[in-house]
Amino acid sequence: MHNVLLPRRRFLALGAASLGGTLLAGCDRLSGAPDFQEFLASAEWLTYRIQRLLGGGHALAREFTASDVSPVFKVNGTGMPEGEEYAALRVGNFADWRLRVDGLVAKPLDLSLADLRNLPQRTQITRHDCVEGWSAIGKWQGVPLASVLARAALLPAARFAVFHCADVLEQTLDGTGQYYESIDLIDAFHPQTILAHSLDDAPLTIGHGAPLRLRVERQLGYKHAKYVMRIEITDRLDSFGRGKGGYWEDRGYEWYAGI
Ligand SMILES: Nc1nc2c(c(=O)[nH]1)N[C@H]1C(S)=C(S)[C@@H](COP(=O)(O)O)O[C@H]1N2
Ligand SMILES: [Mo]
Repeated sequence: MHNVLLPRRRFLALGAASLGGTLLAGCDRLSGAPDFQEFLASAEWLTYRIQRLLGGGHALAREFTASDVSPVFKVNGTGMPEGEEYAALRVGNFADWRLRVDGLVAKPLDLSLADLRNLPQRTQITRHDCVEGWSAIGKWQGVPLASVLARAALLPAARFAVFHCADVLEQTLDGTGQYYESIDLIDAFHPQTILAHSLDDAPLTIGHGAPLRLRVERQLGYKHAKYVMRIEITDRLDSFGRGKGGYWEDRGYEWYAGI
């Protein structure tokens, strides 16, 4: 049965249980874009649709209490970015660091840490889940990404926020070993999506991503970009890295890493 050209609205109205393989396979033909086909054929697409369309779009990740905070929060991936630029910023205690916000925005921004601390703040105690099989609960403080993006004034074509990081996790000749990540605007404007400058009431350590890292609480650990230097608003992801929307995505992980 390849009954695939269901009207889109009817298709979306189907419950998760009815989304069988036949439908998915057929649905591929709705788009000629190879990435889109791959995405639709994946289990990732199911998670994305379930969270986005079956009511979870605004759901909050669970928050915990102070007594739940893990005594030790593991450092994973890069623990210290290499390179003179980051070293100079670190030595100056990040006084000269600026977060650049540009791309499809009407007002590009350059924000210092003081600027970010003067914006509205949010504190949240959440559980970080890494695909490698460990979790930790931490208290994060920072600026809702929504307030930063509101100040930058997104242009109508905006679809994704791309986070450019200071660290190179893999040395490659073409530069695609630079860490980066991306999220859609639903997650970008979600109330628990923050640019965190503090963990457990102290400024971020270098290991945890100083001076600023993303928290995107409904997704897995690798989406939480550390050492964020620049946020670029874009309408497409295929022009970054190897085109899959993130460092680990370029190496086979899912782009929508819903928990
Ligand atoms: N820039 C950058 N961000 C990164 C990583 C990294 O190596 N570089 N590792 C990711 C992974 S896999 C995880 S689990 C978390 C780890 O964050 P932590 O070191 O604060 O525990 O950061 C994510 N963000
Ligand atoms: Mo991770």
